Amino acid sequence: MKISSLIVASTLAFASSSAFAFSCPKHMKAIDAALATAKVSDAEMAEVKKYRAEGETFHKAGKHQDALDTLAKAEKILGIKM
Ligand SMILES: [Cu+2]
Repeated sequence: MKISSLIVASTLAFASSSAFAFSCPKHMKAIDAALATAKVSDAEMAEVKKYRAEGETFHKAGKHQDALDTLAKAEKILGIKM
């Protein structure tokens, strides 16, 4: 009983954290895809690339909410609606 509830708890914790972590790469992919065809100014392009890189850094550091917030800024410039 004790062991099985421990397994359930750790499985739930893993499932929720990995689902959360996984949305960052999804956003990065969408940004990369949009960058290929984006009609934005050079300044906007530089900004998007900066946010995209920052987002990836946050993601790798485990700061997924910061990553999503930063990636959202890039998506706003590109006009991506997620
Ligand atoms: Cu993440």
